[in-house]
Amino acid sequence: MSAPFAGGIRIVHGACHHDCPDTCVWDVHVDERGRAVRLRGNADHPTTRGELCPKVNRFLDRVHHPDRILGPRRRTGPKGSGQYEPITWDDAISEVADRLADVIDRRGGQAILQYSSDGTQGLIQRGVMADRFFDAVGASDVRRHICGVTASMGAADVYALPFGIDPEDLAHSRTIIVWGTNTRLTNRHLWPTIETARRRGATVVVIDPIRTATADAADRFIRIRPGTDVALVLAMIHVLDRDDLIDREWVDNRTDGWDELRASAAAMAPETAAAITGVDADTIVWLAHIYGEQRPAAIRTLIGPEHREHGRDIMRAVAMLPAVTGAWAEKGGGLARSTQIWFETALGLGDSDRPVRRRFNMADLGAVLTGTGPTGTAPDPPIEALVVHNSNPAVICPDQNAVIRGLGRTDLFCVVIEQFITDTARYADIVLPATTQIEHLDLAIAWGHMYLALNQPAIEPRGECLPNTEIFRRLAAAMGLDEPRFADTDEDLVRQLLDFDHEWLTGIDLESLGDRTWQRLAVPEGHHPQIDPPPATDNTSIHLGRLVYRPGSETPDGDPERARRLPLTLMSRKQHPKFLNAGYGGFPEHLPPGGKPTLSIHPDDAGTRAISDGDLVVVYNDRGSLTVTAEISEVVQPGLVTMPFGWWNRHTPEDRAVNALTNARSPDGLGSAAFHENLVEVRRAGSATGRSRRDQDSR
Ligand SMILES: Nc1nc2c(c(=O)[nH]1)N[C@H]1C(S)=C(S)[C@@H](COP(=O)(O)OP(=O)(O)OC[C@H]3O[C@@H](n4cnc5c(=O)[nH]c(N)nc54)[C@H](O)[C@@H]3O)O[C@H]1N2
Ligand SMILES: Nc1nc2c(c(=O)[nH]1)N[C@H]1C(S)=C(S)[C@@H](COP(=O)(O)OP(=O)(O)OC[C@H]3O[C@@H](n4cnc5c(=O)[nH]c(N)nc54)[C@H](O)[C@@H]3O)O[C@H]1N2
Ligand code: SF4
Ligand SMILES: [Mo]
Repeated sequence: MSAPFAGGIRIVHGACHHDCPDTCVWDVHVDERGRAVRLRGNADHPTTRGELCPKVNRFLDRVHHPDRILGPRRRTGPKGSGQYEPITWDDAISEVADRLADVIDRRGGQAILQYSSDGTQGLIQRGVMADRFFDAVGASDVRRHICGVTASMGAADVYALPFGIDPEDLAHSRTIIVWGTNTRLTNRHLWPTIETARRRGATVVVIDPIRTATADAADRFIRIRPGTDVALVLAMIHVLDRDDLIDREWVDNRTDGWDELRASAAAMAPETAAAITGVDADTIVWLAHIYGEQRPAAIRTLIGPEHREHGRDIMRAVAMLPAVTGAWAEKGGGLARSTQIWFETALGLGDSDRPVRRRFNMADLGAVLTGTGPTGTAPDPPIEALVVHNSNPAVICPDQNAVIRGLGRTDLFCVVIEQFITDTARYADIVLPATTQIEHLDLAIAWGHMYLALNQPAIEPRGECLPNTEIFRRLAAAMGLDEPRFADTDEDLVRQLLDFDHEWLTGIDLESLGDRTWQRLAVPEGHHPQIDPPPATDNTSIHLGRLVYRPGSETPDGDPERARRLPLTLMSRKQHPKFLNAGYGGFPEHLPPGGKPTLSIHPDDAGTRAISDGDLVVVYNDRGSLTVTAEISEVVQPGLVTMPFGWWNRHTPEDRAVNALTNARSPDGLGSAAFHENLVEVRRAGSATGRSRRDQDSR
């Protein structure tokens, strides 16, 4: 909706597209000549409260960035060189259409792979038209499970449909356990709600292997050994049971499997858990008591612990806690997790009559492209054409060396739809220029709150850029796909999405969103997740059951043999306030001070390796090696090193980033990646050891 404003300035409302729980609503100030001159957080939106974030405050600089690609490009140098010449849209579209048609003729549609993610989480530009196109050509697809699905499945093991409480209800909590999420960095617009609870007397506890910014701001930080949370939950239940803090009536009436869970917990005394988790027994007893007694008690979690081989177990375990204490019964009690399922339900996003296509795990891209396949066999037919949109797999995928070997295949035809020449676009044969969020229409859902928003285009597309939707319309036309659904406009697509019969959409349509920009899902008063309605399990009972701690296979507990050779655990998390995944890691103005990625290492581990703060070090394992600067820090615990995720490859001499070291192992086969379970060794650069050389040769 745009309203005239003093001095000929119009304000156009939109919503941030980033893969971030906050889905902020913004005001773009547009001058008389149609130029965006100012961007501000919307003051009326309940969670944006007038503020965006350090990543997006300067979003207009990204829109007008000199490196933005403003027209189609054809590669002129070798793959990876990033050398391109401008071409016309007509040439670009016909070249792509011809090449894809050739692949279809020779190998069938399955030899084309659509690779996309949440580069924009707007429902329209995320992939409605792209999906229509790839469905029609019968291309292979990816399981978009790299983020959130494992966590969701863990909670679904307990509740079937993993609805949590409205995060805004945390204002009513008296105990808040922030479990493996770094709220102040990754979900910053929730922090004021947590502070409100605190002003009213709440105790905030953070459970994390790393002393994060959120841990620093909490009342108590519990530093856990990575990946051992199941043991902590079991010991908490052990104490709750021993000290009569289980809500027996709740457990008897609303759950099944308590006897099995109780037996599992009986075997995990706090002292036993202390040896596994590194959390001392007194702290475990304190945690169980405050959680059981100081109520309402809420657990806040997003996805942090899911990026592990048994991440699903962790999320299942954490999701059981509110069921054994009956925490759900009080406002401000229960599990506060992703709200995406509310939107998926309201909009019927799971209901689909789309064709079933061959699918690969996103995280397996390296293996799929290099022909080794996720199970060690080459896919049949092999992938001969790759079309990437809304993603930067050369940076975000695990086992980066395999991904880049795949992208470098000279027999692979690769198209990347992007705003910039990212590390992935460097490998494209054709790059097609995409619009940014202020140049196109979209419908924005959220996973951190309950407000739907309409993103209105504020300016004309820059240069020759086109929305993803229009690019796929043109490709469809060039390939002779002329069904009416390829003619739907973006506005048609928004209307189609909103035209779903669900009570939570009552009073929400394109017109009302146009007037108000954002609207809360119309969830009726009295709707209480996991109580009324009851869980969607087969017998409407919450499923507890047997629970066991299993170490991941690339951990010191899981593979002591490997850990003798590679004794340090590497985690690679989101760390920088001006990064959003890999979206800004190539922009000097977004880099943290120092301008280079660092390895955080505990003083004890640095000491035994004669590493001083600021030294260049080589971090390596059997998948790769990287030269970075060491930062000696007690933010990490002994045995754990961390490197930030999101840097583009150019920042190391190896032209690689942290994912060169990470593990493509998929958590319980779900298709995400065990990004935080990697065994590595570190040595000072220049201090050659025969051992490291052998490791690298063995790749
Ligand atoms: N500034 C910024 N914000 C972002 C992003 C960004 O890149 N930058 N990315 C966005 C995206 S895509 C996502 S998915 C969200 C993710 O947001 P979060 O769910 O907060 O996820 P992470 O930051 O990956 O991890 C959160 C915490 O989990 C901890 N953790 C890891 N393993 C374990 C474990 O085994 N046990 C416990 N208890 N904790 C563990 C990590 O140390 C980390 O501090 O953030 C979004 N917001
Ligand atoms: N080591 C390690 N790896 C990780 C993680 C980690 O914590 N550690 N986190 C994982 C997680 S949680 C996630 S979600 C993934 C994120 O993986 P991705 O979704 O691939 O990452 P992004 O950087 O958010 O977005 C990719 C690209 O989308 C482009 N884009 C934005 N809007 C549009 C548009 O409208 N059209 C087109 N065509 N392109 C657009 C941006 O320019 C950007 O380059 O990374 C995962 N990888
Ligand atoms: S990235 Fe997240 S916090 Fe920043 S403006 Fe977008 S939605 Fe808000
Ligand atoms: Mo994510």
